[in-house]
Amino acid sequence: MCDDAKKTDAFEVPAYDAEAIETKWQARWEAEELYKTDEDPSKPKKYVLEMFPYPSGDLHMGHARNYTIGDAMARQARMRGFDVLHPIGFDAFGLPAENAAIKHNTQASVWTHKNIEQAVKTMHRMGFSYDYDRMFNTCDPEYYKWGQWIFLKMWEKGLVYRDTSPVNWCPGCQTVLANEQVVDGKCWRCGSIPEKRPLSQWYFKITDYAQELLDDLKLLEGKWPERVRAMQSNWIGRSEGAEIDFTLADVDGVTPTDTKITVFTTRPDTLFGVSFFLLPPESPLAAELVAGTEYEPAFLELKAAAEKVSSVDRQGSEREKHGVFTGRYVINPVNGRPAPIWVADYVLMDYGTGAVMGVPCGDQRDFDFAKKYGLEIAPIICEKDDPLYEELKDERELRVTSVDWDHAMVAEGYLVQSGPFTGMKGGKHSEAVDAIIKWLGEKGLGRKTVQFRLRDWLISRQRYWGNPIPMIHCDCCGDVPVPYEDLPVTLPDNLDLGAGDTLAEYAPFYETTCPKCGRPAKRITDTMDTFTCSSWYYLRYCDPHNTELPFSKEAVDRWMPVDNYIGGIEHAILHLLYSRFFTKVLRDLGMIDCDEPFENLLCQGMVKDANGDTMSKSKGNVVPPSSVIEPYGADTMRLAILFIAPPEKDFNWDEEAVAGANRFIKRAWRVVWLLSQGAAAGAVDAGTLDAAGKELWRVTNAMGLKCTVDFDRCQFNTAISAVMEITNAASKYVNDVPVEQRDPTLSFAVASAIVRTLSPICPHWADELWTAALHQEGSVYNAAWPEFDESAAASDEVEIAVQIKGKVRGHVTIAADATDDEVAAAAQAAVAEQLAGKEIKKVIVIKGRLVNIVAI
Ligand code: ANZ
Ligand code: ZN
Repeated sequence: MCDDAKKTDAFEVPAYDAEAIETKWQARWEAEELYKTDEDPSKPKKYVLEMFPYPSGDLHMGHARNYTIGDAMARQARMRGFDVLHPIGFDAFGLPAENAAIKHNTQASVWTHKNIEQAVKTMHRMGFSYDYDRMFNTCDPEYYKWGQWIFLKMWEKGLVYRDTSPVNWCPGCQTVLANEQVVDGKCWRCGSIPEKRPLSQWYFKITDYAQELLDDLKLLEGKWPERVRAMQSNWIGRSEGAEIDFTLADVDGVTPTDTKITVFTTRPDTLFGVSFFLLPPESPLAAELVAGTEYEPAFLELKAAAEKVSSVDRQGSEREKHGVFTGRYVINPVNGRPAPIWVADYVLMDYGTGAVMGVPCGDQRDFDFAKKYGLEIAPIICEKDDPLYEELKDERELRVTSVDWDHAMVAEGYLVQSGPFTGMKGGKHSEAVDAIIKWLGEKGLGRKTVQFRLRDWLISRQRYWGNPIPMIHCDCCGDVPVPYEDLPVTLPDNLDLGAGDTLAEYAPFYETTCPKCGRPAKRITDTMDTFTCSSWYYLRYCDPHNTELPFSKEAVDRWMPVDNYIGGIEHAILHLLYSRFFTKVLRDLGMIDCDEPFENLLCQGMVKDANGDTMSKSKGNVVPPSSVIEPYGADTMRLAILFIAPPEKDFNWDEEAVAGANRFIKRAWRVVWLLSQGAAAGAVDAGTLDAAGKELWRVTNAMGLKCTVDFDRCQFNTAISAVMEITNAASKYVNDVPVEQRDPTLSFAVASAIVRTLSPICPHWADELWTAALHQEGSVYNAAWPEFDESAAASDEVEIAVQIKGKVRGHVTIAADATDDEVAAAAQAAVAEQLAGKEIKKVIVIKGRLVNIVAI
């Protein structure tokens, strides 16, 4: 080894001390307010938002992943010239805080703030670029005041109402739940099976927006995960069909009464095949019909049993159906036939009209029910190749009233025994459907309708730790809104929760006077579902200190919609649907212009333990972020999180991958330091580079371009791989080429590219190298994302394999843009020796890859 090379080795690369570097830069960023939101209207904006956390304790790996993804996006966007809004706050109301307070005999706010403090510490330690000036908690009166204000605006618009109907009461949480919060028949929070209880509750009229919430899912195509859009669409559940009026028959079973019972059906074409009529167990009409009759005991038994089963389960196609006869009949409007009225547990009170025409021939559930209870199965729709079709195709009267099928005819078919509609094609959206609806309409017996599965949002909760509903009940005036100037209705913070105090029993809170008539009145003691607080927090971030309004129009016009929203798939319906609803309501109130709040949605995958199990406290397999930050540093942790898998995929926590990320960070650290020797900023003149320099420059540009594209697609793992390739090429360069033979501008450009492309992921590491090794001023955050050059990325020469009769005999390096003839000639020259004395029959050139010479 020559002396010069030894001198190179003698250069001492400073040790990579993650802890020291990270704490130093975190302090500096904070002192310089580096992440304060820019407000330069001449620049394009980017609003990057991670779903804000519930402060239940310290952050876990799921949070760390969520925020690391958002942070990398926000930092890169800023370097690419955007004004970036990247805020954070806390979804701070909710039951866990209240339950913890009860258990430990403290205040919910104390528990909450302690957790927030810890979480914020960890966020700082992770180096997230949040604008902490904009931080708020939903339990701050300055925030929830505006939630109450929005409630009152919605009340004025007729979007809030109170109703007494059976609701989902969770015995675990001791409060009611919204439909969206009953997931697979269980409470989303505690897993208890909710009971139906008739209670007076407050609702937001989300159903007014059902059609728009469905239609606008189209705007999100390609921007939201397909499955999230599908889940929302199913949840909204639009069905086109008809309402048809049946007449209740008198006790004799034939004489029509004045009572009409209306059904909702998606298959009016099957009207001639109605074999029975169904009411749900909760139906007051059913109770009335059986009252005092021999049928009443069985009815009451069925009703009691049905109350114990969730509505999702009751509708399950696999579940055995239960029913009882009421002793009464309805008259089919289309042919005057009486149909027995049964009560069945698979019929729900709150869908459609709460009454069903039973057509076992066309509906599998009705079919199962008819089989079980020996009811008619009248064939009114057949496939053409069915012998029954031949027999009945011209039959208009209902002659055959029972068939021995083993399942219903759910496919499309042709109507038989169906009066004037016989012979028409039947099925959902068929000509028969249209014809029958028209016919019913003319006779005033039915009409076309649209049904939604979506129900109004039940927002009242019988719990303390939430935003108080700003209403007062007066015995004379009814429900009266709290005047705007009296907002906020403040939550008292001196309740003795441990002793069982509740708002409903706390006189200093509820005793008040009526704003209308001045008489003594009672404040509503329910609080709002915490999902109301999370439905508009992203708007408040645009203007968090506003004391006049929830936010100014100007501020939301600048920042909305959120460009990149990142969070877990568990919110596919709940939070995302409610936020879409709030956005549309606030738009209609003239407060914002956008129709949809979240332009792009990324649902990050889960972080599981090394065996692929979900991390949970009870299983004891939680890997806390501190267990990685302490030994390796935040940058290694951030790199590992983004490198292990693409953001939307689940991954198993992998110690080896973390160690690997740490090895890479150190290697890149070393390579940048070595490149920095004798490096000089300036334009690289590719023409003057030697072969080694040219190759490094080509790899840097090619991989830099790839890294940029992958960043734009949020494919951080492959973006990192691209930087690794630059680092490998640079490492080879510094090993092979002695310092004094290196090109100073090339060395600088490559080192600077590595530092800048990795800086959104490893920001502390990057700032240290940027200033100490590359002698730049200030943080890389203020530097521009590097530009890469397409033409410099292209390889100007390619290596081509030369085959003789299919066997590789040599290689030739040739200009990438050489013509086929030039390539053929070069190939022949390369293997001239082997061709000596042979006759060349044919030369096949496969562009850029190989040449095959057929010679004998
Ligand atoms: C007669 C019929 C015949 C039906 C047939 C289907 C097939 P979707 O598509 O989900 O909207 N239905 C109506 N109200 C109901 C309730 N409250 N509880 C349980 N089931 C109810 O479902 C609409 C169909 O579900 C309706 O169309 C009705 O059964 C049933 F060959 O009416 B159909
Ligand atoms: Zn009053």
